[in-house]
Amino acid sequence: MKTETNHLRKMTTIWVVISVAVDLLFWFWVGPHVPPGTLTSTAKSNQFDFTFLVLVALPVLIGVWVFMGYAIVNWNAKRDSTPEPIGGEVARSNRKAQVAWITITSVVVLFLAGFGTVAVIADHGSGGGEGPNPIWMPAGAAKAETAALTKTATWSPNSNQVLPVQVIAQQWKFTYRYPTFGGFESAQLIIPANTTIAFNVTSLDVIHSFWAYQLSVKADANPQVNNVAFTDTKQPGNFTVRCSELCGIWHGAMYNYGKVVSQSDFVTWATTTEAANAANTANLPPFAWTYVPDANGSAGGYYPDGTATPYSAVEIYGAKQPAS
Ligand SMILES: [Cu+2]
Repeated sequence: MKTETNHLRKMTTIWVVISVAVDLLFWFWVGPHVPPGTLTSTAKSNQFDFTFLVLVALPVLIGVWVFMGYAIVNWNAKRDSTPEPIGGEVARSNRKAQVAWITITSVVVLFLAGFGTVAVIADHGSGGGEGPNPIWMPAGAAKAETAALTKTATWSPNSNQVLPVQVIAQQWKFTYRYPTFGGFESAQLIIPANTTIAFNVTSLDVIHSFWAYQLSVKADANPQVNNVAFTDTKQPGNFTVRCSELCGIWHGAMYNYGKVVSQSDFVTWATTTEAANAANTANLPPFAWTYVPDANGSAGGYYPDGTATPYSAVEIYGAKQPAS
């Protein structure tokens, strides 16, 4: 019994020393470089979550390795040694080991489940799509979105306003609409730094997924659905947008690049683009949270009755021909 305790003490000491050293190394040396970086609040908290999970996992891994190494060194069967290693009755079960095993693994798993749940809820939904009626909204978001629908809403820098940006997916590209800047549509995703962004994600045709990697935003893009995802941008920087849902033959080519720029640069870009695109914007369907994909340019959005489908060959949405 005495030696059993000593072995356990020795193994524990080795395990603690190595675990603390490796965890500290990982935290300070690798942690700051863990993707997806620190471009937004959601990216930052994702980076923390990944790092934290590794910090929990490393001691488990090291525990297994230390036990294995210790056993190989101390309890190996030497050639020609007597007596043979003990089996039978003594090796059959060990109540202490069983209780410790079940307790420790249960605590670790339950803790991780709690941690994961909090991480998903925190930071207004962690950059995930929350559907048309998001639960975890930043302050002022609901107001900004409702106002945006009236098309009279504006967004100004240093106002702490939420900036709504609509993401429209279609085979095989993303376009972006800015309802607070006259509803112009752009192939470029430019957003201001230090701002809460409300991405309103939808699709014209099949299911896609809007995945802005360095923003740590990922939201399904489904036809007839306005899927809302939030993030708070931090410093300026570049990011990549990819479609993350197999959506047809050119799915792999469905990506582009976006930019977080200073608030004043953003306003300059948005007002310039709004003016330059004015003639095109006039021919677009009015801003709405969803659209029907008809070639004639429909009145847009909100399906008038439950029987309408986006694939109907017949014009039933009150579409009008664009001015020729
Ligand atoms: Cu796609």
